[in-house]
Amino acid sequence: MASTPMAFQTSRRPLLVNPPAGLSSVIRKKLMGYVGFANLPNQVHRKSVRKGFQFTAMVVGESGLGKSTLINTLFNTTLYPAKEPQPPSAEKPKTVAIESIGADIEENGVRLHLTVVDTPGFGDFVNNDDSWKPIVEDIESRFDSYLEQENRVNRTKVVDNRVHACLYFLQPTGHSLKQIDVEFMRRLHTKVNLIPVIAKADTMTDEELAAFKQRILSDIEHHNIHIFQAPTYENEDEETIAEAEEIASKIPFAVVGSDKVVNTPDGRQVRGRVYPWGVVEVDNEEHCDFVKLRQMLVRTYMEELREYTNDVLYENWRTEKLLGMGVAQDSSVFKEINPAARLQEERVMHEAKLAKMEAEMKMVFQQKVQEKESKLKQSEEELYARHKDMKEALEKQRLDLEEKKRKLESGRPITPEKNSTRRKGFLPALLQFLSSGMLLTIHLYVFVFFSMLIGIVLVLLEQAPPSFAWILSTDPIF
Ligand SMILES: Nc1nc2c(ncn2[C@@H]2O[C@H](COP(=O)(O)OP(=O)(O)O)[C@@H](O)[C@H]2O)c(=O)[nH]1
Ligand SMILES: [Mg+2]
Repeated sequence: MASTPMAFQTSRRPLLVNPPAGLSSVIRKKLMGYVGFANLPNQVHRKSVRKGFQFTAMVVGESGLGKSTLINTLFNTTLYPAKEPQPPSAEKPKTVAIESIGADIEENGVRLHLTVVDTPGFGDFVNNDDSWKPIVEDIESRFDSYLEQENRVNRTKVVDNRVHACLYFLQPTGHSLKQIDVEFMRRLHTKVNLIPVIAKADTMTDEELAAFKQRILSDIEHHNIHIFQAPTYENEDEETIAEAEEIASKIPFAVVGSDKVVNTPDGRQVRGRVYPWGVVEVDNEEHCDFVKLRQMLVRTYMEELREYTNDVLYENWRTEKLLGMGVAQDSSVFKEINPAARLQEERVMHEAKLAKMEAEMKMVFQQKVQEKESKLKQSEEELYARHKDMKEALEKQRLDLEEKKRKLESGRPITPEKNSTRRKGFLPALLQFLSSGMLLTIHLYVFVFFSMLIGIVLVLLEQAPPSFAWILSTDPIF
């Protein structure tokens, strides 16, 4: 950058720029000649070019949505070669895999080390409830590794593997976001720069696309999902602001991917897809938002994506992680100590402590009261149950008695009693015995009498004439 030498002059009136309280005032001075620090951006530029750039992008979406094709199209290189078709018997993976590919690419002497993290298997299973989990774990493990490197004694070789942008591929359904899309974006939006894209946009008409984009944006807003927005700064020129607005207006980007060069009907050679009814040109802004996506991801906002990842996403995660590990920051180290303020602070702290103690005591008291209450309630229930049992038993007894009474009154025996003779007493038993003895004696007499009678008859028959013999014969007489 050329600088015009000027006469060196110091202005008489120093300009005070609203000094913040507690800081010494900043004096603005006009330069009257060439110093050279206007060349600082060039120094940074040269250094960056020498060092090269590093960028990590992640692609997530169901298989077949054109992720690999789009990456090849974006970086104009065959990072992903054409897939070999698998036989139907080939075993299908059962979990989401995380595969990263690195490549060094160069454009006009500027080197970029690009890493693409692919997530094959996402959304491809019968149950996709936890598809987001391995991806969150991968992003966090990259943060972990960076944190570990930051805490090393020697930090000369820090490798930044953090994911700077995540392209989330939406199926061109024309409906609203699916549950898996919402779940993924909700889980990831605080950990990575989310860039939603509508895959295979050539399968939708202009009107369908416009309506689909509207639905997606309202769903995203409804679920409070934060997607990456191109930042705008004060004092930016109109051109930059217009560019940012145009990029923002295309989100979610409707993309078409193709790494093949095809011939258009008017004889041009373009990257695109040929159909019987025409050619879809990838780099034609009339046909899809691919150019705007590339502008956001690479040409205009790659550095913003890296910065946002480092300054906001990683920083928030790091703070949370360290606080979770019990590391606290002693804020008093970083401020000047004012005795009055200190006293006030201590008083506030003391009051807070008292309030905390009071709250704790209140809580313990409430807990005890609750315990007592529940015990009382329990014994009340027990008493009630016992009372009920007794009442039932008494009722049963009453019913039995009433039944007996009724039977007695109707003259029937209450119950047929067994062995009732046992309860008759001695005299009746004796009487019965005697009566039974008498009966036996009578039987005996009758028996003896008849025996004698038969004996006499037999004796008479032996002496009787044979005409009586028929009585002893067995022959029938009739
Ligand atoms: N219609 C259409 N097909 C595409 C597009 N991008 C890729 N494809 C095709 O979709 C199929 C799967 O693409 P691939 O990149 O392997 O998908 P991935 O599984 O998501 O990586 C291939 O046949 C591609 O040619 C696109 O933008 N539109
Ligand atoms: Mg793929």
